[in-house]
Amino acid sequence: MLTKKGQLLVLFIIDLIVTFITISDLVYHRYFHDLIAVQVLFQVNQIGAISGSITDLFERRDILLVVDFILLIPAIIFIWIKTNKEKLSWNWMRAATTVIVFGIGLLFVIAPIQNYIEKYSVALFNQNWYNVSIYQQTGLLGFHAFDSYRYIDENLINKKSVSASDRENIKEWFNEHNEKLQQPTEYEGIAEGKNVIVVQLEAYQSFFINKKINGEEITPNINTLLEETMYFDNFYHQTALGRTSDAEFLENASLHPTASGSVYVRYAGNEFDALPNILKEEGYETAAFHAYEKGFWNRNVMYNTIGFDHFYGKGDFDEGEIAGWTLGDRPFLQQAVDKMLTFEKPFYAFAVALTSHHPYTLQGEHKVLDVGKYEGTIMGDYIHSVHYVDKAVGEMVERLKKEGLWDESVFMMYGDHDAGINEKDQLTDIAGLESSEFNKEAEFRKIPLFVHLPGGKGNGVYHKTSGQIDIAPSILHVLGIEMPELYMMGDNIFTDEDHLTVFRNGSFINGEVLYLVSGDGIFQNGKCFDTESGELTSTNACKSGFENAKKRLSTSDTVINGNLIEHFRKDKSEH
Ligand code: GP9
Ligand code: MN
Repeated sequence: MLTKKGQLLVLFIIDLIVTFITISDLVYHRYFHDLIAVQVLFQVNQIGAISGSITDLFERRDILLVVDFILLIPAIIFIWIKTNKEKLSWNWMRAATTVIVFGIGLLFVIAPIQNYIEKYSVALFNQNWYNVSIYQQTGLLGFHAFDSYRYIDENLINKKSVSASDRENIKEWFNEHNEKLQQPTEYEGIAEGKNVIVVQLEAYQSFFINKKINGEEITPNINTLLEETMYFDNFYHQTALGRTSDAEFLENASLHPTASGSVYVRYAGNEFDALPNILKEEGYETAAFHAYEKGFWNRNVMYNTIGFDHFYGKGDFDEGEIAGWTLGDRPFLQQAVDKMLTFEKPFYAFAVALTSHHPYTLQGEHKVLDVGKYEGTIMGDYIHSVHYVDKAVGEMVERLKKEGLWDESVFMMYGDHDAGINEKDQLTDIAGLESSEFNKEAEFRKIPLFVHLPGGKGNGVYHKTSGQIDIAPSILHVLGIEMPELYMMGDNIFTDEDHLTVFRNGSFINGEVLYLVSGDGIFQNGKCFDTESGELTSTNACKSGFENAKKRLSTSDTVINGNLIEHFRKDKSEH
Protein backbone atom coordinates (compact mmCIF):
# COMPACT_ATOMS: atom_id res chain seq x y z
CA MET A 1 0.00 0.00 0.00
CA LEU A 2 1.25 3.45 -0.89
CA THR A 3 1.20 6.42 1.40
CA LYS A 4 -1.29 9.14 0.53
CA LYS A 5 1.56 11.22 -0.80
CA GLY A 6 2.77 8.28 -2.84
CA GLN A 7 -0.68 7.79 -4.35
CA LEU A 8 -0.85 11.41 -5.29
CA LEU A 9 2.51 11.22 -6.97
CA VAL A 10 1.63 8.06 -8.91
CA LEU A 11 -1.64 9.56 -10.13
CA PHE A 12 0.16 12.69 -11.19
CA ILE A 13 2.78 10.70 -13.12
CA ILE A 14 0.08 8.63 -14.86
CA ASP A 15 -1.71 11.82 -15.86
CA LEU A 16 1.56 13.19 -17.18
CA ILE A 17 2.28 10.05 -19.23
CA VAL A 18 -1.24 9.84 -20.69
CA THR A 19 -1.12 13.54 -21.60
CA PHE A 20 2.30 13.11 -23.18
CA ILE A 21 1.13 10.11 -25.24
CA THR A 22 -2.02 11.93 -26.34
CA ILE A 23 -0.19 15.08 -27.41
CA SER A 24 2.57 13.15 -29.21
CA ASP A 25 0.03 11.08 -31.12
CA LEU A 26 -2.01 14.15 -31.94
CA VAL A 27 0.92 16.06 -33.38
CA TYR A 28 2.21 13.00 -35.23
CA HIS A 29 -1.26 12.35 -36.63
CA ARG A 30 -1.56 15.90 -37.93
CA TYR A 31 1.51 15.30 -40.03
CA PHE A 32 1.41 11.60 -40.93
CA HIS A 33 -2.27 10.77 -40.41
CA ASP A 34 -1.08 7.91 -38.23
CA LEU A 35 -0.29 7.06 -34.61
CA ILE A 36 3.13 6.49 -33.11
CA ALA A 37 3.69 2.74 -33.18
CA VAL A 38 6.67 1.22 -31.35
CA GLN A 39 8.46 0.76 -34.64
CA VAL A 40 8.37 4.47 -35.31
CA LEU A 41 10.38 5.10 -32.15
CA PHE A 42 13.26 3.22 -33.75
CA GLN A 43 13.22 5.42 -36.81
CA VAL A 44 14.68 8.61 -35.54
CA ASN A 45 14.53 10.35 -38.90
CA GLN A 46 10.78 9.74 -39.02
CA ILE A 47 10.37 11.94 -35.99
CA GLY A 48 13.07 14.18 -37.39
CA ALA A 49 10.89 14.77 -40.43
CA ILE A 50 8.37 16.64 -38.33
CA SER A 51 10.69 18.32 -35.87
CA GLY A 52 11.19 21.27 -38.21
CA SER A 53 7.52 22.03 -38.34
CA ILE A 54 6.58 20.83 -34.90
CA THR A 55 5.54 24.25 -33.63
CA ASP A 56 3.25 24.71 -36.64
CA LEU A 57 1.56 21.44 -35.79
CA PHE A 58 0.26 22.70 -32.47
CA GLU A 59 -3.11 24.39 -32.38
CA ARG A 60 -4.44 26.82 -29.82
CA ARG A 61 -7.15 24.46 -28.60
CA ASP A 62 -4.48 21.91 -27.63
CA ILE A 63 -4.16 23.92 -24.43
CA LEU A 64 -7.28 22.06 -23.26
CA LEU A 65 -5.19 18.91 -23.01
CA VAL A 66 -2.96 20.40 -20.35
CA VAL A 67 -5.49 22.62 -18.64
CA ASP A 68 -5.86 20.09 -15.83
CA PHE A 69 -2.28 20.68 -14.80
CA ILE A 70 -2.92 24.36 -14.24
CA LEU A 71 -5.37 23.43 -11.52
CA LEU A 72 -3.74 20.19 -10.46
CA ILE A 73 -0.23 21.35 -9.72
CA PRO A 74 -1.16 23.94 -7.04
CA ALA A 75 -3.73 21.52 -5.62
CA ILE A 76 -1.17 18.74 -5.44
CA ILE A 77 1.40 20.97 -3.77
CA PHE A 78 -1.21 22.04 -1.26
CA ILE A 79 -2.33 18.49 -0.43
CA TRP A 80 1.26 17.28 -0.41
CA ILE A 81 2.19 19.77 2.32
CA LYS A 82 -0.96 19.08 4.30
CA THR A 83 -0.94 15.29 4.34
CA ASN A 84 1.21 13.15 6.53
CA LYS A 85 3.30 10.19 5.60
CA GLU A 86 1.00 7.63 7.06
CA LYS A 87 0.44 4.40 5.14
CA LEU A 88 -3.15 3.70 4.21
CA SER A 89 -4.43 0.55 5.75
CA TRP A 90 -6.04 -2.26 3.77
CA ASN A 91 -9.68 -1.51 3.17
CA TRP A 92 -12.20 -3.77 1.48
CA MET A 93 -14.28 -0.90 0.19
CA ARG A 94 -11.32 0.71 -1.47
CA ALA A 95 -10.14 -2.56 -2.99
CA ALA A 96 -13.63 -3.24 -4.37
CA THR A 97 -13.86 0.27 -5.86
CA THR A 98 -10.50 -0.25 -7.56
CA VAL A 99 -11.62 -3.53 -9.08
CA ILE A 100 -14.96 -2.10 -10.26
CA VAL A 101 -13.45 1.03 -11.79
CA PHE A 102 -10.76 -1.01 -13.51
CA GLY A 103 -13.38 -3.49 -14.74
CA ILE A 104 -15.59 -0.77 -16.21
CA GLY A 105 -12.57 0.81 -17.90
CA LEU A 106 -11.56 -2.52 -19.37
CA LEU A 107 -15.11 -3.11 -20.59
CA PHE A 108 -14.96 0.12 -22.57
CA VAL A 109 -11.90 -1.20 -24.38
CA ILE A 110 -12.97 -4.83 -24.80
CA ALA A 111 -16.63 -4.31 -25.81
CA PRO A 112 -16.04 -2.33 -29.04
CA ILE A 113 -13.24 -4.75 -30.00
CA GLN A 114 -15.49 -7.76 -29.44
CA ASN A 115 -18.31 -6.11 -31.33
CA TYR A 116 -16.01 -5.35 -34.26
CA ILE A 117 -14.58 -8.87 -34.35
CA GLU A 118 -18.07 -10.40 -34.36
CA LYS A 119 -19.10 -8.19 -37.25
CA TYR A 120 -15.97 -8.22 -39.38
CA SER A 121 -13.71 -11.00 -37.99
CA VAL A 122 -10.22 -10.58 -36.57
CA ALA A 123 -8.78 -9.45 -39.91
CA LEU A 124 -8.23 -5.91 -38.69
CA PHE A 125 -5.86 -7.14 -36.01
CA ASN A 126 -4.18 -9.83 -38.09
CA GLN A 127 -3.72 -7.84 -41.22
CA ASN A 128 -3.46 -4.49 -39.58
CA TRP A 129 -3.50 -2.21 -42.57
CA TYR A 130 -3.95 1.04 -40.71
CA ASN A 131 -3.19 1.87 -37.09
CA VAL A 132 -5.97 4.45 -37.01
CA SER A 133 -8.57 1.75 -37.78
CA ILE A 134 -7.35 -0.25 -34.79
CA TYR A 135 -7.45 2.84 -32.63
CA GLN A 136 -11.06 3.42 -33.65
CA GLN A 137 -11.96 0.11 -31.99
CA THR A 138 -9.57 0.14 -29.05
CA GLY A 139 -9.12 3.78 -28.09
CA LEU A 140 -5.71 5.39 -27.76
CA LEU A 141 -4.33 3.46 -24.80
CA GLY A 142 -5.83 0.24 -26.14
CA PHE A 143 -4.03 0.82 -29.42
CA HIS A 144 -0.69 1.35 -27.69
CA ALA A 145 -1.21 -1.74 -25.56
CA PHE A 146 -2.00 -3.84 -28.66
CA ASP A 147 0.87 -2.32 -30.62
CA SER A 148 3.37 -2.99 -27.80
CA TYR A 149 2.10 -6.54 -27.42
CA ARG A 150 2.45 -7.13 -31.16
CA TYR A 151 5.94 -5.66 -31.21
CA ILE A 152 7.14 -7.73 -28.26
CA ASP A 153 5.53 -10.86 -29.67
CA GLU A 154 7.11 -10.54 -33.10
CA ASN A 155 10.46 -9.19 -32.08
CA LEU A 156 11.18 -10.94 -28.81
CA ILE A 157 8.87 -13.82 -27.87
CA ASN A 158 8.20 -15.35 -31.27
CA LYS A 159 11.26 -14.07 -33.05
CA LYS A 160 12.45 -16.82 -35.34
CA SER A 161 16.06 -17.72 -34.92
CA VAL A 162 17.71 -19.05 -38.02
CA SER A 163 20.27 -21.82 -37.69
CA ALA A 164 23.76 -21.26 -39.06
CA SER A 165 23.28 -23.97 -41.69
CA ASP A 166 19.97 -22.48 -42.87
CA ARG A 167 21.69 -19.15 -43.19
CA GLU A 168 24.49 -20.69 -45.23
CA ASN A 169 21.99 -22.44 -47.51
CA ILE A 170 20.12 -19.24 -48.10
CA LYS A 171 23.31 -17.37 -48.84
CA GLU A 172 24.22 -20.08 -51.30
CA TRP A 173 20.78 -19.75 -52.97
CA PHE A 174 21.36 -16.04 -53.49
CA ASN A 175 24.91 -16.58 -54.78
CA GLU A 176 23.62 -18.92 -57.46
CA HIS A 177 20.70 -16.68 -58.21
CA ASN A 178 22.94 -13.65 -58.64
CA GLU A 179 25.10 -15.49 -61.10
CA LYS A 180 21.99 -16.14 -63.13
CA LEU A 181 21.03 -12.48 -62.89
CA GLN A 182 24.36 -11.46 -64.28
CA GLN A 183 23.79 -13.20 -67.59
CA PRO A 184 24.23 -10.50 -70.21
CA THR A 185 21.42 -9.50 -72.57
CA GLU A 186 21.23 -6.86 -75.30
CA TYR A 187 19.38 -4.67 -72.80
CA GLU A 188 22.07 -4.62 -70.16
CA GLY A 189 23.03 -1.08 -69.18
CA ILE A 190 21.15 0.54 -72.06
CA ALA A 191 19.43 2.95 -69.69
CA GLU A 192 22.49 3.77 -67.61
CA GLY A 193 22.02 6.95 -65.60
CA LYS A 194 18.42 7.43 -66.78
CA ASN A 195 15.47 8.26 -64.52
CA VAL A 196 13.17 5.50 -63.40
CA ILE A 197 9.41 6.12 -63.33
CA VAL A 198 7.23 3.31 -62.01
CA VAL A 199 3.44 3.55 -61.95
CA GLN A 200 1.44 1.00 -59.98
CA LEU A 201 -2.24 0.94 -60.94
CA GLU A 202 -4.91 -0.09 -58.46
CA ALA A 203 -6.59 -3.47 -59.10
CA TYR A 204 -5.60 -3.24 -62.77
CA GLN A 205 -5.97 -6.57 -64.51
CA SER A 206 -5.32 -7.26 -68.16
CA PHE A 207 -8.37 -9.13 -69.46
CA PHE A 208 -9.90 -5.87 -70.74
CA ILE A 209 -6.78 -4.50 -72.41
CA ASN A 210 -7.17 -4.11 -76.17
CA LYS A 211 -10.79 -5.24 -75.82
CA LYS A 212 -14.06 -3.58 -76.70
CA ILE A 213 -17.36 -3.33 -74.93
CA ASN A 214 -20.37 -2.53 -77.10
CA GLY A 215 -18.01 -1.60 -79.90
CA GLU A 216 -15.98 0.87 -77.83
CA GLU A 217 -12.40 0.38 -76.70
CA ILE A 218 -12.18 0.03 -72.91
CA THR A 219 -8.60 1.32 -72.71
CA PRO A 220 -7.96 3.34 -75.91
CA ASN A 221 -4.86 5.08 -74.54
CA ILE A 222 -3.24 2.05 -73.00
CA ASN A 223 -3.87 0.13 -76.22
CA THR A 224 -1.54 2.48 -78.05
CA LEU A 225 1.15 1.51 -75.54
CA LEU A 226 1.06 -2.03 -76.92
CA GLU A 227 3.14 -0.64 -79.76
CA GLU A 228 4.96 2.13 -77.94
CA THR A 229 6.32 -0.04 -75.14
CA MET A 230 7.34 -3.59 -74.37
CA TYR A 231 4.08 -5.17 -73.27
CA PHE A 232 4.19 -8.41 -71.27
CA ASP A 233 0.91 -10.27 -71.61
CA ASN A 234 1.83 -13.19 -69.35
CA PHE A 235 2.59 -11.17 -66.29
CA TYR A 236 1.13 -12.05 -62.88
CA HIS A 237 0.53 -10.51 -59.50
CA GLN A 238 1.98 -12.33 -56.51
CA THR A 239 0.35 -10.49 -53.65
CA ALA A 240 -1.35 -11.85 -50.54
CA LEU A 241 -3.33 -10.21 -47.75
CA GLY A 242 -1.18 -7.10 -47.80
CA ARG A 243 -2.76 -6.22 -51.17
CA THR A 244 -1.41 -2.89 -52.48
CA SER A 245 1.43 -2.93 -49.97
CA ASP A 246 2.45 -6.43 -51.05
CA ALA A 247 2.63 -5.30 -54.67
CA GLU A 248 4.77 -2.33 -53.67
CA PHE A 249 7.00 -4.62 -51.63
CA LEU A 250 7.36 -7.13 -54.48
CA GLU A 251 8.24 -4.32 -56.87
CA ASN A 252 10.72 -2.53 -54.63
CA ALA A 253 12.29 -5.30 -52.55
CA SER A 254 11.87 -8.29 -54.88
CA LEU A 255 10.93 -10.69 -52.09
CA HIS A 256 7.65 -12.51 -51.51
CA PRO A 257 5.07 -10.98 -49.21
CA THR A 258 4.41 -12.86 -45.98
CA ALA A 259 1.50 -15.32 -45.85
CA SER A 260 -0.35 -13.25 -43.28
CA GLY A 261 -0.45 -9.52 -42.65
CA SER A 262 1.72 -7.12 -44.58
CA VAL A 263 5.52 -6.87 -44.57
CA TYR A 264 5.04 -3.10 -44.66
CA VAL A 265 3.42 -3.26 -41.24
CA ARG A 266 5.13 -6.25 -39.63
CA TYR A 267 8.72 -5.86 -40.75
CA ALA A 268 9.19 -2.15 -41.39
CA GLY A 269 12.22 -2.21 -39.11
CA ASN A 270 14.09 -4.78 -41.23
CA GLU A 271 16.84 -4.14 -43.72
CA PHE A 272 16.02 -4.71 -47.39
CA ASP A 273 17.94 -4.55 -50.62
CA ALA A 274 15.26 -2.30 -52.02
CA LEU A 275 15.31 -0.37 -55.25
CA PRO A 276 15.13 3.11 -53.66
CA ASN A 277 17.99 2.29 -51.25
CA ILE A 278 20.15 0.99 -54.07
CA LEU A 279 19.36 3.82 -56.46
CA LYS A 280 19.97 6.38 -53.72
CA GLU A 281 23.47 4.94 -53.31
CA GLU A 282 23.90 5.48 -57.05
CA GLY A 283 23.06 9.16 -56.68
CA TYR A 284 19.38 9.05 -57.52
CA GLU A 285 16.77 11.27 -55.87
CA THR A 286 13.96 8.95 -54.78
CA ALA A 287 10.29 9.73 -54.24
CA ALA A 288 7.01 7.91 -53.67
CA PHE A 289 3.55 9.30 -54.45
CA HIS A 290 0.18 8.15 -53.17
CA ALA A 291 -2.70 10.57 -52.68
CA TYR A 292 -4.08 8.88 -49.56
CA GLU A 293 -3.45 8.82 -45.79
CA LYS A 294 0.29 8.50 -45.26
CA GLY A 295 -0.12 6.02 -42.45
CA PHE A 296 -2.16 3.58 -44.52
CA TRP A 297 -0.22 0.32 -44.88
CA ASN A 298 2.42 1.91 -42.66
CA ARG A 299 3.87 3.60 -45.73
CA ASN A 300 5.20 6.56 -43.79
CA VAL A 301 7.48 4.16 -41.88
CA MET A 302 8.26 1.65 -44.62
CA TYR A 303 9.09 4.22 -47.30
CA ASN A 304 11.73 5.51 -44.98
CA THR A 305 13.11 2.00 -44.41
CA ILE A 306 13.38 1.18 -48.10
CA GLY A 307 14.98 4.50 -48.95
CA PHE A 308 12.53 7.02 -50.35
CA ASP A 309 13.80 10.57 -49.85
CA HIS A 310 10.31 12.01 -50.24
CA PHE A 311 6.79 10.76 -49.74
CA TYR A 312 4.01 12.86 -51.22
CA GLY A 313 0.76 11.71 -49.64
CA LYS A 314 -2.61 13.16 -48.76
CA GLY A 315 -2.19 16.82 -47.97
CA ASP A 316 0.76 17.26 -50.33
CA PHE A 317 -1.34 17.50 -53.48
CA ASP A 318 -3.35 20.47 -54.69
CA GLU A 319 -7.07 20.07 -54.79
CA GLY A 320 -8.40 18.58 -57.99
CA GLU A 321 -10.96 16.30 -59.55
CA ILE A 322 -12.16 13.64 -57.12
CA ALA A 323 -12.56 10.16 -58.58
CA GLY A 324 -13.14 7.08 -56.46
CA TRP A 325 -11.88 7.45 -52.88
CA THR A 326 -9.94 10.64 -53.21
CA LEU A 327 -8.00 12.80 -55.67
CA GLY A 328 -8.50 11.14 -59.07
CA ASP A 329 -5.63 9.48 -60.89
CA ARG A 330 -5.76 12.18 -63.60
CA PRO A 331 -4.72 15.11 -61.37
CA PHE A 332 -2.69 12.72 -59.20
CA LEU A 333 -0.41 11.58 -62.02
CA GLN A 334 -0.14 15.11 -63.46
CA GLN A 335 0.90 16.50 -60.11
CA ALA A 336 3.35 13.65 -59.68
CA VAL A 337 4.98 14.70 -62.97
CA ASP A 338 5.02 18.33 -61.75
CA LYS A 339 7.05 17.16 -58.75
CA MET A 340 9.34 14.97 -60.87
CA LEU A 341 10.26 18.06 -62.87
CA THR A 342 11.66 19.65 -59.71
CA PHE A 343 13.91 16.67 -58.89
CA GLU A 344 17.63 16.42 -59.43
CA LYS A 345 18.31 13.97 -62.24
CA PRO A 346 18.51 11.07 -62.24
CA PHE A 347 15.50 10.29 -60.08
CA TYR A 348 13.40 7.28 -59.15
CA ALA A 349 9.69 8.14 -58.94
CA PHE A 350 7.20 5.55 -57.71
CA ALA A 351 3.53 6.50 -58.12
CA VAL A 352 0.80 4.38 -56.56
CA ALA A 353 -2.54 5.20 -58.17
CA LEU A 354 -5.83 4.62 -56.38
CA THR A 355 -8.93 5.52 -58.40
CA SER A 356 -9.80 2.01 -59.57
CA HIS A 357 -10.19 0.70 -56.02
CA HIS A 358 -12.90 -1.70 -54.97
CA PRO A 359 -15.95 -1.28 -54.91
CA TYR A 360 -15.34 0.79 -58.08
CA THR A 361 -18.17 3.21 -57.47
CA LEU A 362 -17.02 6.12 -59.57
CA GLN A 363 -18.66 9.54 -59.41
CA GLY A 364 -21.39 9.77 -62.08
CA GLU A 365 -19.63 12.35 -64.27
CA HIS A 366 -16.72 9.96 -64.84
CA LYS A 367 -18.89 7.11 -66.09
CA VAL A 368 -18.73 7.74 -69.80
CA LEU A 369 -18.63 4.29 -71.41
CA ASP A 370 -21.66 2.29 -72.42
CA VAL A 371 -20.96 -0.95 -70.57
CA GLY A 372 -24.14 -2.60 -71.85
CA LYS A 373 -25.26 -5.67 -69.95
CA TYR A 374 -22.74 -4.97 -67.21
CA GLU A 375 -24.29 -1.61 -66.28
CA GLY A 376 -25.24 -1.62 -62.61
CA THR A 377 -23.02 -4.63 -61.77
CA ILE A 378 -19.66 -4.59 -60.04
CA MET A 379 -18.04 -5.54 -63.35
CA GLY A 380 -19.74 -2.57 -65.01
CA ASP A 381 -18.45 -0.24 -62.30
CA TYR A 382 -15.00 -1.76 -62.63
CA ILE A 383 -14.96 -1.17 -66.39
CA HIS A 384 -15.96 2.47 -65.82
CA SER A 385 -13.09 2.82 -63.35
CA VAL A 386 -10.41 1.25 -65.51
CA HIS A 387 -11.59 3.41 -68.42
CA TYR A 388 -11.07 6.53 -66.29
CA VAL A 389 -7.60 5.32 -65.29
CA ASP A 390 -6.79 4.68 -68.95
CA LYS A 391 -7.41 8.37 -69.61
CA ALA A 392 -5.18 9.33 -66.69
CA VAL A 393 -2.40 7.12 -68.04
CA GLY A 394 -2.79 8.50 -71.58
CA GLU A 395 -2.48 12.06 -70.27
CA MET A 396 0.53 11.14 -68.17
CA VAL A 397 2.40 9.54 -71.07
CA GLU A 398 1.55 12.57 -73.24
CA ARG A 399 2.94 14.84 -70.55
CA LEU A 400 6.11 12.78 -70.07
CA LYS A 401 6.73 13.09 -73.80
CA LYS A 402 6.09 16.83 -73.76
CA GLU A 403 8.46 17.36 -70.85
CA GLY A 404 11.18 15.26 -72.49
CA LEU A 405 11.04 12.59 -69.77
CA TRP A 406 9.66 9.73 -71.88
CA ASP A 407 12.93 9.02 -73.61
CA GLU A 408 15.10 10.02 -70.69
CA SER A 409 13.59 7.45 -68.36
CA VAL A 410 12.85 3.81 -67.84
CA PHE A 411 9.06 3.75 -67.52
CA MET A 412 7.28 0.77 -66.02
CA MET A 413 3.60 0.36 -65.30
CA TYR A 414 1.73 -2.62 -63.86
CA GLY A 415 -1.36 -3.53 -61.84
CA ASP A 416 -1.11 -4.25 -58.13
CA HIS A 417 -3.50 -7.22 -57.85
CA ASP A 418 -6.74 -8.72 -59.13
CA ALA A 419 -10.01 -6.82 -58.92
CA GLY A 420 -11.57 -9.39 -56.61
CA ILE A 421 -14.45 -10.02 -59.03
CA ASN A 422 -15.17 -13.67 -58.55
CA GLU A 423 -17.52 -14.11 -61.50
CA LYS A 424 -14.58 -15.34 -63.52
CA ASP A 425 -16.61 -16.14 -66.62
CA GLN A 426 -17.17 -12.41 -66.97
CA LEU A 427 -13.40 -12.02 -67.26
CA THR A 428 -13.13 -14.53 -70.07
CA ASP A 429 -16.26 -13.09 -71.69
CA ILE A 430 -14.71 -9.62 -71.91
CA ALA A 431 -11.34 -11.06 -72.93
CA GLY A 432 -13.07 -12.99 -75.71
CA LEU A 433 -11.72 -16.30 -74.43
CA GLU A 434 -13.36 -19.66 -74.01
CA SER A 435 -14.64 -19.91 -70.46
CA SER A 436 -12.42 -22.87 -69.53
CA GLU A 437 -11.11 -23.38 -66.01
CA PHE A 438 -7.56 -22.68 -67.16
CA ASN A 439 -8.50 -19.41 -68.87
CA LYS A 440 -10.54 -18.27 -65.92
CA GLU A 441 -7.80 -19.00 -63.39
CA ALA A 442 -5.01 -17.56 -65.52
CA GLU A 443 -6.93 -14.38 -66.40
CA PHE A 444 -7.84 -13.86 -62.77
CA ARG A 445 -4.16 -13.70 -61.80
CA LYS A 446 -2.93 -11.73 -64.79
CA ILE A 447 -1.98 -8.08 -64.66
CA PRO A 448 -0.38 -5.98 -67.39
CA LEU A 449 3.25 -4.90 -67.45
CA PHE A 450 4.40 -2.09 -69.74
CA VAL A 451 8.05 -1.17 -70.04
CA HIS A 452 9.35 1.77 -72.00
CA LEU A 453 13.09 1.99 -72.46
CA PRO A 454 14.92 5.06 -73.75
CA GLY A 455 14.58 5.23 -77.52
CA GLY A 456 11.76 2.68 -77.46
CA LYS A 457 14.15 -0.26 -77.62
CA GLY A 458 12.42 -3.61 -77.79
CA ASN A 459 8.89 -2.22 -78.23
CA GLY A 460 6.34 -4.95 -78.95
CA VAL A 461 4.33 -7.66 -77.25
CA TYR A 462 6.07 -10.41 -75.24
CA HIS A 463 4.46 -13.66 -74.13
CA LYS A 464 7.09 -14.93 -71.74
CA THR A 465 5.94 -15.53 -68.18
CA SER A 466 7.03 -13.37 -65.25
CA GLY A 467 5.67 -11.59 -62.20
CA GLN A 468 5.95 -8.55 -59.97
CA ILE A 469 8.96 -9.93 -58.10
CA ASP A 470 10.98 -9.64 -61.33
CA ILE A 471 10.64 -5.88 -61.75
CA ALA A 472 13.44 -4.61 -59.50
CA PRO A 473 16.28 -6.85 -60.74
CA SER A 474 15.20 -6.07 -64.31
CA ILE A 475 15.40 -2.33 -63.66
CA LEU A 476 18.91 -2.77 -62.21
CA HIS A 477 19.82 -4.75 -65.33
CA VAL A 478 18.89 -2.02 -67.82
CA LEU A 479 20.49 0.64 -65.63
CA GLY A 480 23.67 -1.42 -65.68
CA ILE A 481 23.89 -1.53 -61.88
CA GLU A 482 25.67 -4.69 -60.92
CA MET A 483 25.66 -5.48 -57.24
CA PRO A 484 28.37 -7.83 -56.01
CA GLU A 485 25.97 -9.05 -53.35
CA LEU A 486 22.25 -8.65 -53.91
CA TYR A 487 19.35 -10.07 -51.95
CA MET A 488 16.53 -9.97 -54.46
CA MET A 489 14.64 -13.10 -55.45
CA GLY A 490 13.27 -11.97 -58.79
CA ASP A 491 14.53 -12.85 -62.27
CA ASN A 492 15.41 -10.66 -65.21
CA ILE A 493 12.46 -10.09 -67.56
CA PHE A 494 14.84 -9.07 -70.37
CA THR A 495 16.11 -12.61 -70.93
CA ASP A 496 14.27 -14.80 -73.44
CA GLU A 497 13.10 -17.28 -70.83
CA ASP A 498 9.86 -17.81 -69.00
CA HIS A 499 10.31 -17.38 -65.28
CA LEU A 500 8.96 -19.45 -62.47
CA THR A 501 6.25 -17.16 -61.09
CA VAL A 502 5.24 -18.21 -57.61
CA PHE A 503 1.97 -17.22 -55.99
CA ARG A 504 1.83 -16.79 -52.26
CA ASN A 505 -0.25 -19.91 -51.58
CA GLY A 506 2.26 -22.17 -53.35
CA SER A 507 0.51 -22.20 -56.74
CA PHE A 508 2.73 -21.18 -59.65
CA ILE A 509 2.99 -20.70 -63.40
CA ASN A 510 6.17 -21.11 -65.43
CA GLY A 511 5.39 -20.99 -69.13
CA GLU A 512 4.75 -24.73 -69.31
CA VAL A 513 2.33 -25.46 -66.51
CA LEU A 514 -0.02 -23.67 -64.19
CA TYR A 515 -0.30 -25.41 -60.84
CA LEU A 516 -3.08 -24.57 -58.41
CA VAL A 517 -2.72 -25.86 -54.87
CA SER A 518 -5.67 -27.65 -53.32
CA GLY A 519 -7.34 -26.46 -50.14
CA ASP A 520 -5.72 -29.26 -48.12
CA GLY A 521 -2.25 -28.33 -49.42
CA ILE A 522 -1.53 -31.94 -50.52
CA PHE A 523 0.48 -31.81 -53.72
CA GLN A 524 -1.32 -34.66 -55.49
CA ASN A 525 -4.67 -33.01 -54.87
CA GLY A 526 -3.67 -29.82 -56.66
CA LYS A 527 -4.45 -29.11 -60.32
CA CYS A 528 -1.77 -29.09 -62.96
CA PHE A 529 -2.67 -27.45 -66.30
CA ASP A 530 -0.65 -27.47 -69.48
CA THR A 531 -0.43 -23.77 -70.40
CA GLU A 532 -0.20 -24.49 -74.11
CA SER A 533 -3.42 -26.54 -74.37
CA GLY A 534 -5.11 -25.24 -71.22
CA GLU A 535 -5.95 -28.87 -70.39
CA LEU A 536 -5.41 -30.61 -67.07
CA THR A 537 -2.34 -32.80 -67.12
CA SER A 538 -0.66 -35.25 -64.75
CA THR A 539 0.47 -33.57 -61.51
CA ASN A 540 3.91 -35.06 -62.13
CA ALA A 541 4.48 -32.33 -64.69
CA CYS A 542 4.15 -29.82 -61.85
CA LYS A 543 6.28 -31.63 -59.27
CA SER A 544 9.63 -29.92 -59.71
CA GLY A 545 8.02 -26.49 -60.11
CA PHE A 546 6.08 -27.11 -56.91
CA GLU A 547 9.25 -27.97 -54.99
CA ASN A 548 10.99 -24.89 -56.34
CA ALA A 549 8.03 -22.69 -55.51
CA LYS A 550 8.00 -24.00 -51.94
CA LYS A 551 11.72 -23.41 -51.63
CA ARG A 552 11.39 -19.85 -52.85
CA LEU A 553 8.56 -19.03 -50.47
CA SER A 554 10.33 -20.50 -47.47
CA THR A 555 13.59 -18.77 -48.39
CA SER A 556 11.80 -15.45 -48.66
CA ASP A 557 9.98 -16.05 -45.36
CA THR A 558 13.21 -16.89 -43.54
CA VAL A 559 14.96 -13.83 -44.95
CA ILE A 560 12.12 -11.64 -43.72
CA ASN A 561 11.39 -13.32 -40.37
CA GLY A 562 15.04 -13.50 -39.46
CA ASN A 563 15.95 -10.06 -40.86
CA LEU A 564 18.72 -11.94 -42.65
CA ILE A 565 19.81 -9.18 -45.00
CA GLU A 566 20.91 -7.15 -42.01
CA HIS A 567 22.76 -10.19 -40.63
CA PHE A 568 24.47 -10.93 -43.95
CA ARG A 569 25.66 -7.35 -44.20
CA LYS A 570 26.89 -7.36 -40.61
CA ASP A 571 28.74 -10.65 -41.11
CA LYS A 572 30.42 -9.10 -44.10
CA SER A 573 31.50 -5.91 -42.37
CA GLU A 574 32.92 -7.95 -39.48
CA HIS A 575 35.17 -9.94 -41.81
C1 GP9 B 1 -4.84 2.80 -49.79
C2 GP9 B 1 -4.68 1.71 -50.79
C3 GP9 B 1 -5.49 0.53 -50.39
O1 GP9 B 1 -3.70 3.48 -49.45
O2 GP9 B 1 -3.37 1.40 -51.01
O3 GP9 B 1 -5.43 -0.43 -51.35
P1 GP9 B 1 -5.71 -1.98 -51.04
O4 GP9 B 1 -4.55 -2.51 -50.28
O5 GP9 B 1 -6.99 -2.04 -50.27
O6 GP9 B 1 -5.83 -2.56 -52.40
MN1 MN C 1 -4.66 -2.30 -54.18
